[in-house]
Amino acid sequence: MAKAGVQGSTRDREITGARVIVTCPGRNFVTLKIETKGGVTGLGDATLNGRELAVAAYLTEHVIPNLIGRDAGRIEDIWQFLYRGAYWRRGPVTMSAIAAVDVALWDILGKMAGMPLYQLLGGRSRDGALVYCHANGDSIEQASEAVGRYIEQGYLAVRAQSGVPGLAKTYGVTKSKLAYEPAESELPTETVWSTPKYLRHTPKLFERARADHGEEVLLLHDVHHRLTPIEAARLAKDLEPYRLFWFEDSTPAENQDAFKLIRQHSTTPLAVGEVFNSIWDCKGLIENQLIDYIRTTIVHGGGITHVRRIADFAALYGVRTGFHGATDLSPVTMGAALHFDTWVPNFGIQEYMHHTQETLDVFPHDYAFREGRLHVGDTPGHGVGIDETLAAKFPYAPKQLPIARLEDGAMWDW
Ligand code: CS2
Ligand code: MG
Repeated sequence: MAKAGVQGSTRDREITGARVIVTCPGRNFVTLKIETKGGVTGLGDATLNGRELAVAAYLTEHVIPNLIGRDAGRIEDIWQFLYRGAYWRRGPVTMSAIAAVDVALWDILGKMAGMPLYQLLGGRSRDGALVYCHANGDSIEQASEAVGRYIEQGYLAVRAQSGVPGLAKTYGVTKSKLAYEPAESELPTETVWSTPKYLRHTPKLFERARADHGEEVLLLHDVHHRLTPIEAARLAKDLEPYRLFWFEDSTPAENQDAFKLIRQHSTTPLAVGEVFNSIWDCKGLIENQLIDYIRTTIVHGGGITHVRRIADFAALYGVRTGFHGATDLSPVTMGAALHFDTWVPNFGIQEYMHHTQETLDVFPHDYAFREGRLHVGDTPGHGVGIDETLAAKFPYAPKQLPIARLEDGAMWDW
């Protein structure tokens, strides 16, 4: 006799198997597939750029043996078991592994209930999720031209990054026609960073972008953890005339109080959190109104179950979501994040770098871009699948993220 609640009998919901699929269609992805006795399966993303096999091993060795026989409908209890039961709490590897299980279970729940994930969360708050894409160029002129191309494609929000004169390589600038993929070699490539050169140059990028494209387009910029708090305050103030939608990762955020200094000097909106993995990383930033957007997303923030707590806490303080959505997060995360974006009342914006076609072929999905927004479909669950036969054709390729050193050779933040 099926118990009231989740459709499908308790027997059908019993987890009978789970496995990790590592594939590299242009870049590495780690996917968890959970199987149930009733035949319904669910997918979760476990990709952690440059540390993929750490999460794959955590899942295979320490998580999957604990899942077999459990009720896939007990999503919260399994989350609590994996979090509290780990003893060694938090951290990107643990929380990415927990996230993969959590998203796969929400996917199964949706399929069993015959509902898209946004409906399980509480229904639509919006038709489509405003997205921003990545424009970049070696020079300010090239970067501004790239902004223009995206505006012509219907984007309402564009992140702009440009090369910095005197620096051979700059974060976010790609020479290829594909999206910027920083994890390019088996061991980290070394890049050289100069804050003075960057601080002198960046206001000119946005002066040019506003001159070329006007005031309406939403412009974003990612500092990528490179500045000290007072340097971040200075650049945020210098950028005020160009009215950015957000100024991201302006200073390393382990020291949440550092953002008080930035806030004292500027009204440029601040975004942070793609490297966070729990509410404790951002609690102070949110409750002290030190940021405007929280970027911690589904795959690295412990899944839907935990990120929902972060979003609800942020809502109390007028802080909005701005999920990380780089190409090193798989379409499974994009799908789950978009359902979350469709529901969450304090939505801000969704990052949308473009996966390669071979990636999209491995991960069939039902979300689609229209008029500056991404729209999820009504497929039960998160709407993203995996073609395992195709995935098997792309073996894992060890890759790590770059590092940065200052011009005097000292290690810095990449
Ligand atoms: C970046 C990311 O998209 C962003 O905001 O910070 O591209 C980041 O560099 C990568 O996700 C690192 O793997
Ligand atoms: Mg970023």
